[in-house]
Amino acid sequence: MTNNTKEEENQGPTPQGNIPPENENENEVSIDSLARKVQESLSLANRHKFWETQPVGQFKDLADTSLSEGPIEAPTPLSEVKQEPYNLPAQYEWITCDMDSEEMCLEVYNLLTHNYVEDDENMFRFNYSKEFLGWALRPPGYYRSWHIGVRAKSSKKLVAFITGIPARIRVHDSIVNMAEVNFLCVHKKLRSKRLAPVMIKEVTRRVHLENIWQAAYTAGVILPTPITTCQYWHRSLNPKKLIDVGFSRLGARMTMSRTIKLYKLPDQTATRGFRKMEPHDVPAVTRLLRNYLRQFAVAPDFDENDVEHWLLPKEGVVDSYLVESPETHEVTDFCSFYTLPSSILGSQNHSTLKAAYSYYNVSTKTPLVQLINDALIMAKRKDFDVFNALDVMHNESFLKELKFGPGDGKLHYYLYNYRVRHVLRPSELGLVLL
Ligand code: MYA
Repeated sequence: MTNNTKEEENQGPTPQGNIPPENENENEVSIDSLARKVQESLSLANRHKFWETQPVGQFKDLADTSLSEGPIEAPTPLSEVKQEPYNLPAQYEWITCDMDSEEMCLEVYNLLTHNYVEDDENMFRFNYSKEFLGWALRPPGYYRSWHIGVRAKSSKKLVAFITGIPARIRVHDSIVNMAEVNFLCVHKKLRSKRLAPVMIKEVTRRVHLENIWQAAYTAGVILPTPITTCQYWHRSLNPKKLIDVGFSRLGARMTMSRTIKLYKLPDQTATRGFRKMEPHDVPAVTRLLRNYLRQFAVAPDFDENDVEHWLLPKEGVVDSYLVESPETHEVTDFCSFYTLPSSILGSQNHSTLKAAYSYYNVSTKTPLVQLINDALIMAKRKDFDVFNALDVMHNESFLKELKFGPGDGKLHYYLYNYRVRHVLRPSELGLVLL
């Protein structure tokens, strides 16, 4: 998931941009802060009754440098994987969700729209569109059996959901077949009944049945143990609405009209040869992206089919642009963002916040700041209210300069059954999950 965050209080972006951070390491996950987490977890025995039983890095092992990188547990023979689903409380039953079906898609959409991730103050809730869900859950080689629902037997109502999709993810030099697990959701009325661990065990079982033993996932909560912790940054495109609905606040000594002026963008993009990505660009974009992602400790291993699926523009779902040199016709730069609105829970005037999320960007010739500024211009033209970006990859190099402000929540990245040598800085991460 993508965590739902809004602009942090009193920390609007600096009008001048370019101001160096007071502490260069402010976004690093320090050993000290993790050690503190270890202490907390040890002092509260059984803090993670479920997660302590799982093959994931445990807090107590964080300082142990003798543990090697790689799988925590070896695969078991397929014949030993449990053949029947886990037990649910008697009133509920498992279903496999057919995301090709309009009705099923709508049921999932309705569950998530009313019960999925909210920000800390419950002002906004993710509102993934049906089209987005269809895209996110059906990449090349997807397994229908990994789209798992729970229904109430009597009413037939969908009350819980969890999904996996297959992905090849490189961790340092190893390419690992993984499941990306996302959209874990339990209906609000069924919370805190330990249904989530059953959902997670069931998706694990179905992933194992396909002979896959590792997974990647993100969450807004701290679990044992993050491979990195990232922060969201927000760039206002429609500051008046963002302030009206409580997403951001008017900065100190700022008026509404000064704020609107501060965030104003040109109508036209600046980069010569900047255009929308088209189907014939897939091979060039794949080359550009593969070459770029090599430098990160953890990143997807995209082939042309993946790029076609994940990065070819899809109306209202994903937007991608590239720079083609007018002289050589070489594709030198690339940027993309996906569309994820949030429902606004308490406003009289507005029901939806239209948010774009920075996805994969590559700059080789166009300075990244200029490339992303062009992406902001396109997002503004498409009527987005805000443009969000994590501090992953090289994003830190444009955030302050382009007037992004820090968000109020963190996003933790995890691997299941795979230990990494040490905790990563966000800038060492080349993976964006939806
Ligand atoms: S992250 C998005 C998660 N969804 C939401 O935040 C939506 C709103 N919230 C809810 O629907 C519920 O609160 C959920 C928990 C369903 C989140 N990831 O049933 P419970 C642990 C992992 O009583 P509920 C996303 O989708 C919690 O620490 N574990 O709690 C990625 C505790 O365990 P322990 C979580 O609140 C999901 C236990 O669940 C999360 O009713 C990746 C409590 O269960 C969380 N986000 O339901 C899943 N939240 O006692 C892991 C709570 O040990 C995939 N918990 O602390 C792992 C890989 C599997 C595949 C492996 C293949 C090899």
